[in-house]
Formats: sequence, C-alpha cells, structure tokens
Amino acid sequence: MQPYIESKDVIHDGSALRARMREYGYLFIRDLLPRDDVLHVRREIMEICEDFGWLREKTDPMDGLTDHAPVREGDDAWRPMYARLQTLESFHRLKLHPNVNNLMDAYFEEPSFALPMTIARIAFPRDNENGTAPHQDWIYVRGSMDTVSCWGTLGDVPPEIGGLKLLAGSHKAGLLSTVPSPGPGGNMVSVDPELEWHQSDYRAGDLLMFTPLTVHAAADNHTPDTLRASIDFRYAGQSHTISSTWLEPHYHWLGDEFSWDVLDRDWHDSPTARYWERLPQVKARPPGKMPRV
Ligand SMILES: O=C(O)CCC(=O)C(=O)O
Repeated sequence: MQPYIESKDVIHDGSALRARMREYGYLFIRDLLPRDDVLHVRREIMEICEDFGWLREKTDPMDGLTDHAPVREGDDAWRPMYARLQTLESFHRLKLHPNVNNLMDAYFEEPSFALPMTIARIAFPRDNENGTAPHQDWIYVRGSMDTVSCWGTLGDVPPEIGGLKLLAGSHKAGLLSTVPSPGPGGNMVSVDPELEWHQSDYRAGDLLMFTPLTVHAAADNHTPDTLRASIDFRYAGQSHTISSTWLEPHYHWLGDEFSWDVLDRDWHDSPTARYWERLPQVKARPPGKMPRV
C-alpha cells in the first residue's frame, strides 16, 4: 500500500490538477475543509446513531464506539436512521463550502456544480465482508465522463479504521465489466494485480477526488468497536450534462422520507436548499436503466 500523493500545492492550478488526475486517477487534498465544520457534521450524525442505540452507552458520541451488531444499508434498522441523517442541513452544506467550490472551479476551468445527491456511509467494525467492494463509479453516476467523485471522512481515520483505498492508474483501463458483490453498490470489478493500492490515514477535512473509472474500495476496519463515518458527493463543470438521478436525494427510490420536500422541510429557506434550481445552466438527462448506488 502506497500513501496518497498529496495535491494541496496545486489547488489553484487547473492544468496541474488535471495532469495529476490524468496520471494517477485521483487527487488527495489534505485539510481542504475546515476541521470544525466536518466535526460538527460528525457530531450531528453520531448523536443520531446514539438515539438509535448504535453507540456504546456512556461513551462520547464523537468517539463513534459501538457494541451494536452491524447494521447494513437496506436493513430495517438502517432506514429510519438514514432518513434522519439525510435531513441534516450541515451534511448537505459541506460539499458547497467555498474551499471545495473554488477547487472544483479551478479543476474544471469553468464554474462548477455540486450534484445534489450526497451520500453518507456508516461502516460497522467486524463486518468487513460487507464493505464496499472494488468498483468504478461510472455505472452509478453516468452523465459526463468528466464528473468527479469526492470522498471524505467525517472524523479522523487512522489506518486501523480503514478509509477508502484507490487503485492508482486503474482509470487507464477504461470501463471494466462487473459481477455482483455484497456491500454498498452491489457490483465489483476484478483488480489488476500490476497496479498498486494507494491509501493514507485521513484527517477530518481531507478530500479525495477521483475519476468515474478509478477503481476504489473500502479498506478493512481492524478495530473491534469503532464506526467509520464518511461523506461522498460528485462535481461536474456547469457546461456538462449530468444524470437527472443525481438531482434527487440518495435512496429517493425507497419512499417519501427520502424526498427533498421532507428532507429540507426545516431548512428550505437556507442557501443549501434547492441551490441547483437557481443555476440556469444545469443540464440533466435521465440516465436510462442503471444500478443504484
Ligand atoms: O465509503 C464507502 O465505503 C464507499 C464510497 C464509494 O465507493 C464512493 O464514494 O464512490
């Protein structure tokens, strides 16, 4: 495992950012987001986990300590927790922070656009066989091939908790065929043994960006008791066409509790709500049949 090549030094230089993305298939930017903003989102999410009995009693929610049996996406016990998590304005706002927005404007060399669907993953320890398997995002994202996936931890993630790992250079093999797998997304690709996985410890505020063809997967959580919480979202240039699915909330296909009308009810007057409706340039088209992320 190689540590990530860091790119904070070129965040204002679009052509340098794009050159590194072309070479490695990813960009890793340390401390891009203000740590306190990220930890605020973590606190709100961990307090929800606590309300649902997922955390060990009498521990600080910020530590994310659990003695609960693993809860997986799609489980009955997961759904009400995730519906509440998706109502958090701070969670949806994080991707719109000027530090992210300015980086994306530089990268796309035009005004950029954060796709509204924003995903949180809460990964339990002792459940590594159900972690995210190696995959490419394009089958879920569609739209412009220039769309960039962004992933960040909601809290510090030392190597034993296991963040996201990436197969550097894997985007150069094009779109790979998939087979069904357990874990989020439900599809996996085979891994080129000649390529190397890259991964570093993560601090709250770091951002990993990668292409829709870059193979990535969850690294195992080796702790006996610590949850991993993460956020992921996508960006495109405003002149690009995106898949209209990504204008909707994550899991909107499950029911009304995952509709914007329900999720932003308490913050519909804030700039975070429906910001895409105020951007005249956004082009979205239905993607056709595709797997769900
Ligand atoms: O956090 C995870 O386990 C998976 C995230 C992911 O695959 C992505 O951001 O594309």
